[in-house]
Amino acid sequence: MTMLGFLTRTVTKAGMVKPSCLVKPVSLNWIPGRYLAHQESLPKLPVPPLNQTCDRYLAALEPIVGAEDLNHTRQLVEEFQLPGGVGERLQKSLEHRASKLENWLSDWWLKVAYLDYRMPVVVHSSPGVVLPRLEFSDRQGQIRHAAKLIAGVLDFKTMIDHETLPVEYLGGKALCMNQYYRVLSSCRIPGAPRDSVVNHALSKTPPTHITVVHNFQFFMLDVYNSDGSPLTVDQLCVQLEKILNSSLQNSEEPIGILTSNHRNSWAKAYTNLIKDKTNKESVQAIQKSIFAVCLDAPMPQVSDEMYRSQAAVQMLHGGGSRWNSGNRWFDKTLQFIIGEDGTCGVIYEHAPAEGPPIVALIDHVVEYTKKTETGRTPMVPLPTPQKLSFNITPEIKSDIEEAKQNINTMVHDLDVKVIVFSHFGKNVPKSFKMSPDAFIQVALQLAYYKMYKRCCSTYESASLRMFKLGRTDTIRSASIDSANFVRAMDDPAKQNLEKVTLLQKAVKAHRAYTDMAIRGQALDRHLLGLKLQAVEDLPAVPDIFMDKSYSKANHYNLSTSQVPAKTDCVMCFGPVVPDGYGVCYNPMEGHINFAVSAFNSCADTNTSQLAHALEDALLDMKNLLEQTPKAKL
Ligand code: COA
Ligand code: HC5
Repeated sequence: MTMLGFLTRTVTKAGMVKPSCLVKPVSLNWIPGRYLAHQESLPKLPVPPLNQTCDRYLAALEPIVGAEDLNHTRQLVEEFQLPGGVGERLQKSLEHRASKLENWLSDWWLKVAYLDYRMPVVVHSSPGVVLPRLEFSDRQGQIRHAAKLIAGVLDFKTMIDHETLPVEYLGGKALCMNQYYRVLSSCRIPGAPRDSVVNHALSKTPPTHITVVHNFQFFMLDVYNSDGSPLTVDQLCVQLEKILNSSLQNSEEPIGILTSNHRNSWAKAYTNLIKDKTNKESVQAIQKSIFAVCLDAPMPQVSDEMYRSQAAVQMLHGGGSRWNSGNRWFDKTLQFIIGEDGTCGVIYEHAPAEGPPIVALIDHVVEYTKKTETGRTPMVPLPTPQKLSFNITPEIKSDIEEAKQNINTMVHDLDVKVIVFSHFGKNVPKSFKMSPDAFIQVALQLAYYKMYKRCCSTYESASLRMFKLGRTDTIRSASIDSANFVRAMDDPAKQNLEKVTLLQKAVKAHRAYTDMAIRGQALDRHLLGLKLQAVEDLPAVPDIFMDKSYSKANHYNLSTSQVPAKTDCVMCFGPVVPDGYGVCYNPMEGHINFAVSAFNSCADTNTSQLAHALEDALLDMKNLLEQTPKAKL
């Protein structure tokens, strides 16, 4: 199994499909009022100056490539940016593209990062969220909570539909709100060589139903009354009860498991599956639904210490074909998971949106579920939720068997360790006048260095939502300054005072990188843009993109992301390279939730060791600051 890193996903001329055919763009232009006015006020994503990106690229390589490779790359970069050379030509084309489009990057990004990517969305793309464990341990509790949660999502949907969502801000600047219009009523559809995403929210007849899955059986549940009002919690309980009672046996083929397969295999199986009219209608009902609710069977009981790690994998992959992996439609953008044992969380398909809008929705839903219920339930009888039928031919059965085997291999290979770092949270870095995010990232650099005695290419997501239709760029956390600090921490000859100075410098440099990235001046998406422009314009891709340093820079041994949430939840995703880690964290004021993932098949990675090294690094940095008088100034 080859696994390409996030962003290392090679783009070939042959792989570039013209935008018209497969991706169905969703026009948001018709939305009246507030939303549109806000969107129109947003700036366009800039194309950074060529020389700036070249310089920043070379600086970023310094801590992660050897001197010889760096010298070679320096020559290639110099050649690339010669006046009248290939770099200038590509830059001009890119600037022209930027002048024509709302966002020069967003279509490309959707394709390269998601729709062209052929690895399964499970583990390799879709993130999971573990919500605080709930107090129930039976079906009644499960039903009641699911009902409240559905009502909470519908409440959030009203804000989307009425355009009353408050505009978000980052660094004092208003953010693009487009992603909120893409997470409900949408679904990924497999295709070869490229998937697509459909969104039914803006269709003439937007959906009024959700998908409910129980014991691998799919149901279409209408969640609005005939007068257009959403079903109340009591009504939803009645309907969910009907669903549960009619799916008590899990004797059916786990059709949903097909969606966990490699995208080409799934695309082939999909074509075959929907040849049958009943199957096609059932699949379309799932795709159109507002979102999905997975009522999971309980997972094996584990110790309290292991609970969150197990819950994390339940969200990421469902535990395998014996457990809950067949209780999903992994292409569905948003799936809430509620286990009979009180485990609760979310998995989402990443193509339409970044984590923060999903987490904002989750925060709202969690608050909603805590409210005491009011409102009278109309006593009108409700129609029985429709079970979605599938006709399973021998060929479909064999595709399901193949998908089962593949997901079980993935399940065995993924290791996730969740830790709650309870010694401190954002409060301590703030008390030393340091950016908490930068502090955590520098600690990660220190942890990695302590384990491997080297620095590695590190990815941190930076939001580009200050710009219209903005997605993300990369903060390269391994910098010259972080390298100087981590080496000093490992050097017994160094004095604390020097270490503190280097720590302060590293944290400042990280924060400065963040500011430059969120303002659209980082190097990675620009380089990607130049490369994709070359694929469109030139017979061959320039040497700087075929270089060893370029592959190394895009081989992210540490793939990280901060996703802050109001809810005390744990967010997680898989590594992006076979010998790497995925690290997602939610920094709260007094503690930090981390999820560290790696592959068991890699002998060089170990999630427990990295998690411990990270705890040590955070504490060592705090102690260093506390013990050194200068730091308190
Ligand atoms: N002294 C004291 N306090 C400081 C400080 C300093 N030097 N620097 C920052 N702080 C404070 C901030 O004011 C902020 O306060 P708050 O808790 O009241 O909000 C807090 O510390 C956090 O700031 P910081 O840790 O610097 O990070 P950030 O919130 O600016 O986030 C990123 C940094 C990179 C995570 C953010 O810019 C971003 O891009 N987020 C989106 C990431 C994303 O999309 N992830 C998911 C991808 S799917
Ligand atoms: C609910 C948490 C979601 C976090 C997902 C995330 O960070 O995705 C990154 C998106 C991006 O464009 O940077 C990709 N990453 C998982 C590979 C870091």
